[in-house]
Amino acid sequence: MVLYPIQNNVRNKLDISGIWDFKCDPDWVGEKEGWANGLTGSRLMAVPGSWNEQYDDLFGYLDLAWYVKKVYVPSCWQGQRVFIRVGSAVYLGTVYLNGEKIGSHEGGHLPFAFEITGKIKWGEENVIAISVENVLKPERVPSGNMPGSDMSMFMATPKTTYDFYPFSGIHRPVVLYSVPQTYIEDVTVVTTIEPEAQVKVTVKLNATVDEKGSVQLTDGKTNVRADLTFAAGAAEAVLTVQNARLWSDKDPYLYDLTVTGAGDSYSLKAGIRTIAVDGPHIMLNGKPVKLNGYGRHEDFPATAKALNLPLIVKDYQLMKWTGANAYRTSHYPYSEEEMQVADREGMLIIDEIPAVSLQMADEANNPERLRMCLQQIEEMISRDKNHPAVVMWCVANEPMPKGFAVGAASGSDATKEDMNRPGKEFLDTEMARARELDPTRLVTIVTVMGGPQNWMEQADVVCMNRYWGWYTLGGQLDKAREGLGAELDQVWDRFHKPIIMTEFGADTIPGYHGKPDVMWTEEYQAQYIRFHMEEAEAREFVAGMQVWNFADFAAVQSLMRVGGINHKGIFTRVRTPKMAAHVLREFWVK
Ligand code: BDP
Repeated sequence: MVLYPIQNNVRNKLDISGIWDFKCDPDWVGEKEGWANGLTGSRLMAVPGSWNEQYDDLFGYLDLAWYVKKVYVPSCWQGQRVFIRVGSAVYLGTVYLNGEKIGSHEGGHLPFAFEITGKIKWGEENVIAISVENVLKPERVPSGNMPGSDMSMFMATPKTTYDFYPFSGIHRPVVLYSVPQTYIEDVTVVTTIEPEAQVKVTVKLNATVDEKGSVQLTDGKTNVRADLTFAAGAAEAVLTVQNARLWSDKDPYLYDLTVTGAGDSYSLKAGIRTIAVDGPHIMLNGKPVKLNGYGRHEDFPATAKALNLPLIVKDYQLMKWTGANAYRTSHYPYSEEEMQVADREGMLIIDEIPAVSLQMADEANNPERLRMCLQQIEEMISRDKNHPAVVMWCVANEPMPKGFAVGAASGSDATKEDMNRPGKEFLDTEMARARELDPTRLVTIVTVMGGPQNWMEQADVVCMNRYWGWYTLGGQLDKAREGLGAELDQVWDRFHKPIIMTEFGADTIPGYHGKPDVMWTEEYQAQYIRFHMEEAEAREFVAGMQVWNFADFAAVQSLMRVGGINHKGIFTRVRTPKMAAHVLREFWVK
């Protein structure tokens, strides 16, 4: 059901995004009053879009709202099964068809679909309503409105526990699609390259039937085909590819893979590659690779967190101009369309669930949060498992330990580690689940500066967010540089695993200059980036440098965020480069 919907000669797809009717429901009366049949006093709202950036008065609205649209379902789809699929609704989305509730999905940034076959009115318009609510709650992932949050000093309004604006609404396309009665429900592609390139394809039908089918891999020159024999709805085939051209960041070569079975057919792109760690290195196809690039956000004026195709193309151009070959989908899975671009353009992706800054000290809410995180891990992996670009699953960004103090330097202290055992259990459970679902990729968590180091024990790659020269030793770049170097060496000595600096950055107001280069100036950011890059280059075990952030992005309003913006971007929010972009080019464009 999570398979990306496609149009081919068997399947149909109708994108019903566009301008929808929209109405806020702060008193939660919509369901009782039948808003699912149509709205009175509505206003226009773009789908995909965040409602907060489309109207001034909705900027701070974080509650329940309704979207309604009338659509025909093409009569030629009769006889097939029809689904409605929402790419992302933040945070909880509920779908109604012709007034009837169809289903709900909790957790933003991941797709969900419901079957509507028997409920469609053929030959007339159907009323589709989607209610979305984004109330910030302590038990949600990510969390908000925490009583006495450790981070309250940082964050003013709204009360998130994390540092980006909690944009709300339907952020990705809404589509109707149809498939045959018996259909291909899931396809899993796993590739190996030794001793010869092989593509293992596992296929699952929606029914436990015995059927025949086939799988074909082609690039126009090479054609490899195998029969599929479905037993109780499952089949598997291994294709051996002679003289395979491997997928990599430098040569993102893709094959077309088509699976048929039980009268259905599904196609996707496949890249042949392996990913592993070996001592200090991350190994792509058996060779060391560095994951250099950024932490990012889906964020832009007016479109906010919505799918914005021209922006994806533009951002890829800019990332490549700086020489980047990697990024992390901080702090939630990005759109499926973007993951397809990553496959085609050769970006190495660390794919992250929305578990940002979970407060591990709030033990009462941890069981519910863990349930949600495990759901998000399952949904993310089932959505993205066939993208060669995705090389690592990240199951938490900066989980917050007990007794966390901003600016704390290192975190190896034993008492701290002991005190934070419940957090460790939470994170280990997540990592174990990700590995169980996908043993072919690397698994990690991203840790906060000053947090307990033993939280990183189970990670394949040590991912550290560090702010030497910003939150720690701000304005003292020489001392900060020493601190960074010492910490990197200490962490390597302890774990002997590749290290990626998944965040390091300095807020910089574009056009703000200074000599001496004081904090917030473009010169300061440029120097800050330079010393980090030099320290990393001197250490073989640093397997990637990912600057925080690719671009300035909308944050909550606070004393820390000028104009409600986090200004650590190498580019501005509208994508003009700051001085530091040229420093990165010096190191990455070689
Ligand atoms: C880290 C977070 C990131 C923030 C960044 C910052 O992972 O989301 O935006 O710091 O403070 O703590 O800029």
